[in-house]
Amino acid sequence: MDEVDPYKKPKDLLEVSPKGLVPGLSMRVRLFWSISTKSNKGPSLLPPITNPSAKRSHLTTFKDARALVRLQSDHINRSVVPAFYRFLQAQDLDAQISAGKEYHASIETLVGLFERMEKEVDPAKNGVTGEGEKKALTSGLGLWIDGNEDLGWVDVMVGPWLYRSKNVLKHYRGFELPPGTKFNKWLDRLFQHPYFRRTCSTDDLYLDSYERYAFNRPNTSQVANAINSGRGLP
Ligand SMILES: N[C@@H](CCC(=O)N[C@@H](CS)C(=O)NCC(=O)O)C(=O)O
Repeated sequence: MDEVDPYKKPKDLLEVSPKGLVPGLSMRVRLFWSISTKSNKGPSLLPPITNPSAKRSHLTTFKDARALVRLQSDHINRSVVPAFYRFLQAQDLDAQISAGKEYHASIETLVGLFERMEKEVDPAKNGVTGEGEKKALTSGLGLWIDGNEDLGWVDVMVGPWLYRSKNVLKHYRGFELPPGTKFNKWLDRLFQHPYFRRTCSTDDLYLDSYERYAFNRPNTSQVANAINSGRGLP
């Protein structure tokens, strides 16, 4: 894996990612794979559409679980992440206050979506008793469920922004994440998860990388320009 600065837009990055956004994937090798050897055995971040051991009557519940995760995912893409950048790029105090409230509210909405899903996939409510089936049903909530050890899709999607809220937004905007015992326990599990930890940089590196956004200096960032012009994120 090569490291690049996406703000310098080096030519070899633009070759694989035309907007110069990371991550970019370059397939330098041609892969030949027999369909008969194609397997999908790795862990999935999404709840299974069905579970081999599920009773027929539970199939809808499994599909619903996946749909609820997609709803959360859409909320992160459309509300949480853009609100993060609007807040960080806002320069005058009034704009910072309203963007901060908007970001705060987007996180509370996400927590509301977790709580809704937790109720809807409740194994007891759905008559699910088998251990494997129970685990599969709640797997979409990832580490939100105390006792689940595997990261879920939403943990992976929102974790980096919540982590940046604790260092970048705290530093540049004095931001505090919403309180809540369950929310905080989830954040602890997420931020201490070994896979999550392996993706983290030092706080200094985060502060340095996001300084360009915090002062909204003219720069080459596609993300910053999209926010400044009110467009959706690239
Ligand atoms: N939806 C995008 C998200 C990627 C993205 O926004 N990456 C940021 C990570 S720092 C980036 O490359 N920014 C550089 C820029 O804003 O020009 C994708 O995966 O293609």
